[in-house]
Amino acid sequence: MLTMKDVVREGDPVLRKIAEEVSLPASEADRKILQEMLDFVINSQDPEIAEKYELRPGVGIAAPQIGISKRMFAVHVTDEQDQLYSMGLFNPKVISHSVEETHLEGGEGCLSVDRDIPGNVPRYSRITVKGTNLDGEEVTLRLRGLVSIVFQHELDHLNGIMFYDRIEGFKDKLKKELPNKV
Ligand code: LHY
Ligand code: NI
Repeated sequence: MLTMKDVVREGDPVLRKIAEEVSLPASEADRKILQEMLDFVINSQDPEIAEKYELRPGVGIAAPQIGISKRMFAVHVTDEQDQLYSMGLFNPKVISHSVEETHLEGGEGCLSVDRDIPGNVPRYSRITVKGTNLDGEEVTLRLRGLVSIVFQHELDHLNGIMFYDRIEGFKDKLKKELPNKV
């Protein structure tokens, strides 16, 4: 079972790599890892299991976050209409998106980031994603609202992008505060 010990934190170069496509049909090993990632997210939302194993509650996790540079992620998140999106996806791809943008009120967080970073993270309001699920089926999802934002956050991990990269002025602020780090 995956726990927070398996989650790599910012500073690890794997979080900055472009992840590799998963060769399909997915191997038994890749399917097992993705299922474990999905179980991790589900477990993290169960108060008793989360407390027992010290899991930080989350709605999604991408493979680079457990040190595996492959294009796959798992989400377990409910939208504003109470519809649950609980799935693992191989080789997810945004095939279209709205021009309109949105952001989560209160900003975003990340299981790989152990600090609070305030600021609006601009995201597309609506996206259409294609990918292959754990049953090997090709799926097309039209997403909006929170679910769309979570998918975009996880997709970014597959491209080496952290949520704070998208916060306006964040790098300039960091340069002022930590001139030797940026
Ligand atoms: N997980 C975050 C989590 O709390 C994802 C997330 C997305 C948080 C959008 C807030 C807004 O479940 C991850 O960091 N996964 O990468
Ligand atoms: Ni994250």
